[in-house]
Amino acid sequence: MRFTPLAALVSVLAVATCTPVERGAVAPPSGPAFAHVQDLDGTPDMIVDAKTLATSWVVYDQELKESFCSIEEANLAPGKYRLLRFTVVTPNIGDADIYIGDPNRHWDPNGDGDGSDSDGLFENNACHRHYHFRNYALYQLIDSTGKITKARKNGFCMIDVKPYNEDAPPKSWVYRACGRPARPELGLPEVPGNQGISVGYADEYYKWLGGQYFVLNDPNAPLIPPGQYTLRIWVNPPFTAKKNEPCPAVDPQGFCHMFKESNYDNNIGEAVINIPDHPGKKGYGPGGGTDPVDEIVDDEDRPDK
Ligand SMILES: [Ca+2]
Ligand SMILES: [Ca+2]
Repeated sequence: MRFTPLAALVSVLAVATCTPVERGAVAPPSGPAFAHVQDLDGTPDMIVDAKTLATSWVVYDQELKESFCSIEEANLAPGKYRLLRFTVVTPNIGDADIYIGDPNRHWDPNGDGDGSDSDGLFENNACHRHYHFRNYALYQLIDSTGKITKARKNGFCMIDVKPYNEDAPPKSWVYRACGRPARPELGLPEVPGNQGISVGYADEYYKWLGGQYFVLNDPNAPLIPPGQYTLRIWVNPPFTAKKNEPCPAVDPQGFCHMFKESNYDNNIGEAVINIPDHPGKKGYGPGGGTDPVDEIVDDEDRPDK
């Protein structure tokens, strides 16, 4: 099935994803951040791991607490909501790394603490005080008639979370530092980042991260009734640049993408899901069976379980 990028984009709610609880200082990554060999010879190619999507989704009634940045971003009052949560894995199956580098220098190239010279690749998130790569992925929930009932764009820290090369022994990761803006009010300097996704590695957004959900009973939006739906994830999705918005790469159809790929036609992963009448305490769906977990910060310590 083919979907027109324009139709998909029209319905997008531009909700920046964020992550949850501010933990103050970022713990250092578990190894050196610049340890391994970069491969920039060729072109990256991102896909969405549909198998992970199909086995991770879960519907919960979950308390969204005041401390969660994602409720501020979604304009929700704290309280209990029915959520569809899911894990997104985006492997690079191309023949070169996606190389982003230090978000501090994308957001503030001349290092004067003012983002007016930003290249537009990142947002400096006000709630978490860290960077989000813009337009990294588009999440959509589609009903049985084909109507897009929910959509959001998510932005992330892009790093090598786990190997994806199933037929060869995994090589070393290369990119594992999200970076962080300075916090002058706390006397904290900026933390340099090194973002990218190397060949044979995947970035992963586990379902407990902030923003890894749709609210099915959002009081500010139409109720999503029980039934069968398609969950569609689109990595590096096409978009039409607005005024002053960057367009780093253009596909053969003329749509913008945030980074160049050798193939833009394999960027969608889908799973069929069922929204139940009553999800139960431990959730309904293949990703259920446990109590819901409070949101987790999207940084280099993000969990993969
Ligand atoms: Ca691709
Ligand atoms: Ca500047």
